[in-house]
Amino acid sequence: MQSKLLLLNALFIIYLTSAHAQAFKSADAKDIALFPQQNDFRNTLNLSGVWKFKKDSLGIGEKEKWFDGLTGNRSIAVPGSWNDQFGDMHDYLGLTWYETEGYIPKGWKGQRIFIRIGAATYAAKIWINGIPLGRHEGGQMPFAFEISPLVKWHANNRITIQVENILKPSRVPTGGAVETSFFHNTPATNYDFFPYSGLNRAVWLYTIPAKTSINDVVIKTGFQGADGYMEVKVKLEGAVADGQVTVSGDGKNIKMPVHFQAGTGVAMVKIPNVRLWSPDDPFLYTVEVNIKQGGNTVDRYMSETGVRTITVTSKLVLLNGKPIFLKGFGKHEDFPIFGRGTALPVMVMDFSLLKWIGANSFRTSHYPYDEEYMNMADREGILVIDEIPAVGLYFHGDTTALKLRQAQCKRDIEELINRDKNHPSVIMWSVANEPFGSASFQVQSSSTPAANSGTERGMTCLGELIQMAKKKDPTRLATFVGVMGGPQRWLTLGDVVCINRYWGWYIGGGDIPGAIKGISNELDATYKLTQKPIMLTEFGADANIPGHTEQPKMYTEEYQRDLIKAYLDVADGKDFVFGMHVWCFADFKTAAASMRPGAMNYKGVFTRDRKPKLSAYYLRSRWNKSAN
Ligand code: GCB
Repeated sequence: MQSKLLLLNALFIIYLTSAHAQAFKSADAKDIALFPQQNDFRNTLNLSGVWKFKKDSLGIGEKEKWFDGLTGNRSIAVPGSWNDQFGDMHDYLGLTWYETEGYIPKGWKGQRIFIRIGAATYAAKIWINGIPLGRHEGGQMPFAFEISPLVKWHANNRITIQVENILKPSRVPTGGAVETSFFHNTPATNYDFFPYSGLNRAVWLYTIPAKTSINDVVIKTGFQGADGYMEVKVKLEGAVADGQVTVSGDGKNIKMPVHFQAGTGVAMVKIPNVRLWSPDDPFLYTVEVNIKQGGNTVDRYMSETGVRTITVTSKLVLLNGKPIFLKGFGKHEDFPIFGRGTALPVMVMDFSLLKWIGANSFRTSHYPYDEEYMNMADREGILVIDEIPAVGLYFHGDTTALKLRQAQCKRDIEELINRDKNHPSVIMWSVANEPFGSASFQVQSSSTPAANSGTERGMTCLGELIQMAKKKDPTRLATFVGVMGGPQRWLTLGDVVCINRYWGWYIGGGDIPGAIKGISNELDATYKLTQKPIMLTEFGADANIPGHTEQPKMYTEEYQRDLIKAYLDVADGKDFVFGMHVWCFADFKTAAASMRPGAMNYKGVFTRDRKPKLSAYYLRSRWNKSAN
């Protein structure tokens, strides 16, 4: 009898736990396919501002029902990382709670209402008016949930978001991993940037029409001779409807009907005398989709996109059929006080500095950036290598964590391509930065059983991710970024080879002639192996010694400039090198570590507050023809 009671009790507890767990829906990647938009049929409300905030270091918030109202709170800016906003929370990565309240405009009645969080780093749970809504993992991607049934009219609505950024080997990016012997940082990141945490991007409320709405618009472009074309695929939710696609710009206004079958319709739009998108002429057409029922328009979505192609030969990357050389940087979203929080004036300044220096591209190292970056890159004609947050991956050791990381990488790819698919600036997906096959640089290329199994697993996992990106988006290139000393075979997996190299810095520090030899030989050997175009996605040197010196020693601005020059000269002599990205655009915050004075990486050619170093002037003289 007693054991029966115990069993019933256990079943009841399992039932309760699963009922509670089910209460939080997992975010669906399809809900971020279209950025919220204000027009006659859709509404938006940006909830950026000062929110209530509370640290939950004991993990008692859920038990104490903090979602019913956050007492004893303090104020926090959203967007913005919490780490630099408070003196006592810099290294805190545990549970926190955010809350805001507000009325839903009464004109929104009858529409479907959603909440969209631009980025909650790393994991979030949401409650609306104290009722569990949804959860999401992955710190740099947006997620959205419908909140219509939970909304109160003519009253305040309380939005509560629990966020934590605990570093775990099962997460992406990866932290707290005992298998990796080469990182001893505080906090224990498996990567070289500070784990800025919290609601780092804007939170929106938005509506879509209740009956029939546009769910997705996927635009693929190309051209033949003087004719451009756009394949505009529209996905609908709700009742059957007819649609029209209008492509306008450059004196054209081309209308095409769309007929739907099972919720999907495609318009093939031909654009005579097309104006192609390129860094020299980043021309954007407007693509307007209108959905009609019984002659009346019931939904509309507008996108701006450019017509361009990106292809590859055994030596070159071609934009619109012509060779393109990528000049630019790996970057970070990083600024004092904002942390990794969206800082629009900094973003605008960065684009103007990219132009000033004569760069034509950057990589979103090491995670997707705010969507405003992508819009700006489209308008400014800056090419983007769009990277998922897969940094610090490793393939040896514990397979449970490895499987979880791989699943997270797949979710990231799904979400990122859903989000960024229509940006002409995005030419390539990067599915990882510097994954490791084994525990140390020395073992990487050796043939010990541990190194072999890590290399094999890496081959499979990275191969899967690259193929997934290519399948989801056959119109762009896909690759990963390889680490110095990493398994060579992995480099054959992508459409192109991207490698980070630190000859003259981490290897042979101070020796520029040695660096020239090292990088030159390595480039030749890598090309021989892969027969694919190669890009250096990182090379550089820290420069943080104040003042100038006639002795270009490590850490001086002179050494940084001379090393960068040496690499660029080597690349000029290799016809299979299609790009050179200096690491890094600006100095940035890292975890505390022995080679990071003041927890800073000083490889920026601009300081953290965007002052040019010697190498910035040097690059401008080399890259920006109009500056000479
Ligand atoms: C790398 C990493 C980058 C680091 C850089 C460095 O290879 O990709 O995240 O910041 O080296 O400066 O060590």
